[in-house]
Amino acid sequence: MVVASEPKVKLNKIEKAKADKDGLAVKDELEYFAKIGWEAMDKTDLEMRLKWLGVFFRPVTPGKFMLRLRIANGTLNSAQMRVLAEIVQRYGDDGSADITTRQNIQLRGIRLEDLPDIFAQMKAIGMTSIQSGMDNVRNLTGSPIAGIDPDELFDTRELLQKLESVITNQGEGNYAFSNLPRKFNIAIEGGRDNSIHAEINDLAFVPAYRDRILGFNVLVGGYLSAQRQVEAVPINVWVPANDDVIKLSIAILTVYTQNGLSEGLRENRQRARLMWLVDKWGVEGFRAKVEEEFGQTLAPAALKDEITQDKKDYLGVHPQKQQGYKFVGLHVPVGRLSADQMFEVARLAEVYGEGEIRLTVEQNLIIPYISEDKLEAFLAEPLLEIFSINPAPLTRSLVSCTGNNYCNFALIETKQRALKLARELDEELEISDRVRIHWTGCPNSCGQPQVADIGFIGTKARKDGKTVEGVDIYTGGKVGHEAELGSRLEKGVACDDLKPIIRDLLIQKFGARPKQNP
Ligand code: SRM
Ligand code: SF4
Repeated sequence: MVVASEPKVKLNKIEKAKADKDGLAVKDELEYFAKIGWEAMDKTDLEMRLKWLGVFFRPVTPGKFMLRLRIANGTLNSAQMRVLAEIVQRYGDDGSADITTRQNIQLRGIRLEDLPDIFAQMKAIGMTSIQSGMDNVRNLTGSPIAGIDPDELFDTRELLQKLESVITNQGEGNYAFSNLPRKFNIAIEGGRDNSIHAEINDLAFVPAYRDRILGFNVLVGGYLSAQRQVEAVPINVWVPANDDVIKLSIAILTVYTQNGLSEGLRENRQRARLMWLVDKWGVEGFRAKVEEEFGQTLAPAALKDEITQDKKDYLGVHPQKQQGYKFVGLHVPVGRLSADQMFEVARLAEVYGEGEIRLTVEQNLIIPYISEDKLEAFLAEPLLEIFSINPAPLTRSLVSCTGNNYCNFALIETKQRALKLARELDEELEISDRVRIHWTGCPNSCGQPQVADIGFIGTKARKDGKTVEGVDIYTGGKVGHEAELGSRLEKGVACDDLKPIIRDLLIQKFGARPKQNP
C-alpha cells in the first residue's frame, strides 16, 4: 500500500526552537536561571525564550537586561510608576526607562538575579511584562486621552484591559497565544484623530457608526519591517463597541496561529506577518475564515469611519471632559526617563492630579485630572523645565528608537543624535508648525520613520572612502485622517552631512525661515 506522505514544511530557525520548547516555558525556570546566572544559561533560553517574559538579553550590554512591560492603553498610576522607579534606581547609572512607540515602558540595566523579586513587586501592583516580545501580541494601544477627551467617541480603556487579560491570562501567560507565526500589534481608537496609527497595526479598530450604533470598522495586516512596509486594509467588517471586539480579536489570532503552518508562514520570518495570510487568501477569503471562527455572521463595514481630524500630540494644557479639570501633556525628550524623573512624575501625578499617568506613542507623558486651582503651581514645577509643555517645533515632535546604545540591530546611534539635530535646527529656524521627525536605527523601523513628515532610517554610508554612520531619508508620512506611509527621498546620507540637507528641506517644504539672530 502506498501511503501519501505529508508535505514537508521547512520550519525557520525560530520555529524549530519554539517547537523544541515553547517560549513561555521559561516562566517556570526563572528562579533557576537567577540562581545559575546568565553566563550559564542555555543560549536559546537566554537570547530568545526570555523575551516571552519581556526580558531581553542585550548583547551590547551583557548582563544588563531590558525589561519590556505591558501597559494596555498606556495607562498607569503613580504607585506603579514609583515601583518602576525603585526598580531602575537600584542600578545607578545603568538604570533608566524608555517610553516606547507602543505607549509602553521598557526598563534598563536589570540584573537577572533580581528578576524573581522584580516580578513579585510588579505582580503586587498589577503589572506584567509577560509575552511582550517575540511571537506574541505586543502592547495594546488605545487613545491616550481615553475617558478624559471632551470629544471622545468611545473610552477604550476597559475593552483594552479585558483584551489584555484574555490574551495574557490575567498576566500569568497564555499558551493559546504564545506561538504566533510572528509578532502581532493590536490597537483600538476611541477618538477622531487616529492617535494609535491604525494603519501600521496588524489589527486595528477605528470608530464608525452603523445604524447610529457606535462600533468599529476593522482593518488588518498593517506592518513595518525591513523588507516590507504596508498599510492595514479594511476587511469589510464592523463590530459594535462591546465584547465583540475581544471575540473578533481572538478569532483573528486563532485563524492566524492555526493556519500559520499550513499556509507557509512558519517557513520564512520575512513572510510571516498577518498580511501574508491576507495576501494568500485574499480579503474575502480571509474574512470568510474569520467569520467561521467567530461563529456568527459579521456585519459589513460602516460606509465611513469617524476619523476626521489630524493627529494631535496632546502636549500642553487641555480642557478635560470632566468640568474643572485639565490634562497636561509633557514632552519627554526621545522618551528617556531617569529614576529620579520617574519619582517626580509619580509625585506630580499625586500632588496635582489623581495619581493617573498616561503614555503616548510619541514617547511622551500626560498627567490628567489637574484641577484648575492647582494648575499654576503645577506649571511652575522644576520638572517641567526638562519635560516641557511647549517645546520648540522640531524637538516637540521628535520620536526615536533605541539605537546602538542598547540595540544590537542598530546601525547608528539615534536618540542623542536626534535630539542634537532637532535642537540645533530649532535654534536656527523659525517654523510655524510642528514637523514630525522620526529616527530609527535600522530598517526594522521601530521608530516608525514612514509615518513621519521626515523620517530617518539608520544605515552605513560612504564618506571620503570610509564607511560611516548614515541614514536613508523618508518624507511624506501622513498621520490622523487619511494616514499614508511616506517614501524614500534619499539614500545613504552620512549623518555628519545631514544638517544642511535637512535645513534646506525644512525651508523648501515645511515653510521654515532662517532666524534673523539665531
Ligand atoms: Fe521594535 C525588534 C525596540 C516598536 C518593528 N524592536 C525590536 C527589538 C526587540 C530588537 C532587539 O531584540 O534588540 C528592539 C529592542 C531594542 C531595545 O533594547 O530597546 C525593538 N520596538 C522597539 C521599541 C522599544 C522602539 C522604541 O524606542 O520605542 C518599541 C517597543 C514597542 C513596545 O512597547 O512593544 C518598538 N518595533 C516597534 C514598531 C512600532 C509599532 O509597533 O508601532 C515596529 C514597526 C511596526 C510593526 O511591528 O509592524 C517595530 N521591532 C520591529 C521589527 C520588525 C518586525 C518585522 O516584522 O520584521 C523588529 C525585528 C523583528 O521582529 O525581527 C523589532
Ligand atoms: Fe533596534 Fe532597529 Fe528597532 Fe531601532 S529600529 S530599536 S535599531 S531593531
